[in-house]
Amino acid sequence: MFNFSRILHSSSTRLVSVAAMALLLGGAFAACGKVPTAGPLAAAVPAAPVVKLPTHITLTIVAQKPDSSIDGPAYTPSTDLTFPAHSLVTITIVNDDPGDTSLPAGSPFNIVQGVVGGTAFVDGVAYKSLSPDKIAHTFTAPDLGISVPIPGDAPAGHKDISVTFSFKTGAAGQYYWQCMDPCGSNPDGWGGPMTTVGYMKGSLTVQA
Ligand SMILES: [Cu+2]
Repeated sequence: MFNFSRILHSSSTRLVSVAAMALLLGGAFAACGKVPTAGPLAAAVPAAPVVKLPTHITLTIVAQKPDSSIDGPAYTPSTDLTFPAHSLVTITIVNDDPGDTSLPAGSPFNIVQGVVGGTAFVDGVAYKSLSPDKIAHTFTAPDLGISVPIPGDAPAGHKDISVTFSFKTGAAGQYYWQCMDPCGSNPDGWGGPMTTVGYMKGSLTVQA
């Protein structure tokens, strides 16, 4: 059976202790003449964290997006990119879908355009253009004047097809980007992933 008197006793003891503590604290504040105000306490509350947009992202091109009904390659993990305005942004693209798809005749997308120094780097080796038949994909944002061809082979003596380039974002705006190398389905290569957001194309948001 419960011992109610013990519970009552312990509760009342606790109440007395709390009251004594309050008196002691009150005395302490009174003794040093300090009365807690809202000011210092409010200042101690941390401000809501400012969400900082990334200025360096890594995208990986896979030959086949997992759990996908669409056959063909995709940029992962996401094709929706957001960068801060008026910032230097770096993108690293790891091409895990090696092999070349020739650009259509006369295509300008074998040339590195709109990035810092007009230069991209594959596994650390600088390049300003690629042979039109030595391209696997491109990263092209037409409205921003940015286009970088992604090689289908690592440079001689190098292991990875890891491409890096940087560009300066301007004012806030909503843009898109896409691959301009016909790596998709249909006889001409422009179908499937090439026309589907989440695969070879996506959004590029520049945020103030
Ligand atoms: Cu592509």
